Amino acid sequence: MSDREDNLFQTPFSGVGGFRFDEKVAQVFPDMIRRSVPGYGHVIGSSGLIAKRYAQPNTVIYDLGCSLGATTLAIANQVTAAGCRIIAVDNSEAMLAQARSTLSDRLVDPLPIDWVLSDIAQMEFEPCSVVALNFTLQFIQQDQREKLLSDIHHALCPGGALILAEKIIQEDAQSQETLNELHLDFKRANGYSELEISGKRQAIENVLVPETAKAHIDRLTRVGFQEVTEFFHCLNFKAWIAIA
Ligand code: GEK
Repeated sequence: MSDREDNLFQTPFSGVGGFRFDEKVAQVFPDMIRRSVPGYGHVIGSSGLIAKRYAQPNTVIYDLGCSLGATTLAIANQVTAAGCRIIAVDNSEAMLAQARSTLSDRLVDPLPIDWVLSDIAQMEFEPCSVVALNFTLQFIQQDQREKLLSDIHHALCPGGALILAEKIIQEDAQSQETLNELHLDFKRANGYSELEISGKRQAIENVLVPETAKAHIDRLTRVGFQEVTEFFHCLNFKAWIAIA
């Protein structure tokens, strides 16, 4: 996987076009996400362990918004249930091309992986036992999120698991301010300058739209998930397992 440093916002953001998951982003993505998302590695590692526990023999496992395939890799290296297949989906050609070309030699005992270029909000899902939706629902139009989660719930077999990781906002403005400042400190501590931080913020505004933890939990319950359990929280990032 690429180990190039993320320097995309070292020159002032032009304001044109907003943030896109293009080839430039794909080239620096591992560095970008590690320096921007506290606990990213922990969520990815846990996704492998959760998939190992919930994968049912001869079923599909989805990684939706797979980017360069970090979650796909963690799942492929953990799942032992017989006859499973991973379908890794992203709507960025640049991300998928790089994932395909770099991941094959990093798989220890590979499960078959289908790399699919698609908008996850428009997909028809096959019956499945595990779905990973790591840091991706936040990029889906808000009015399409409930249908997507309902479609996932319908596709999951009884006892199947959705892994959902998201950036969140706080209900209380003061708490939001506190966690936002700490997140900026996290980025500064990882070497991002004020120029880079503000350029990225401008580019991603209206592209990444976070919601409160309550909005996520209420929606998961509404579409039919039986159990929703938080397994990760650091600053303004959370992750849950939702059991169908
Ligand atoms: C990881 N899960 O490494 N359909 C399909 N893909 C989409 C869509 C869509 N409608 N919208 C955005 N994406 C990964 C990290 S990154 C998170 C996920 C981040 C894709 C987009 O192209 C990108 O690859 C991914 O979702 C989000 O655990 O950049 O903060």
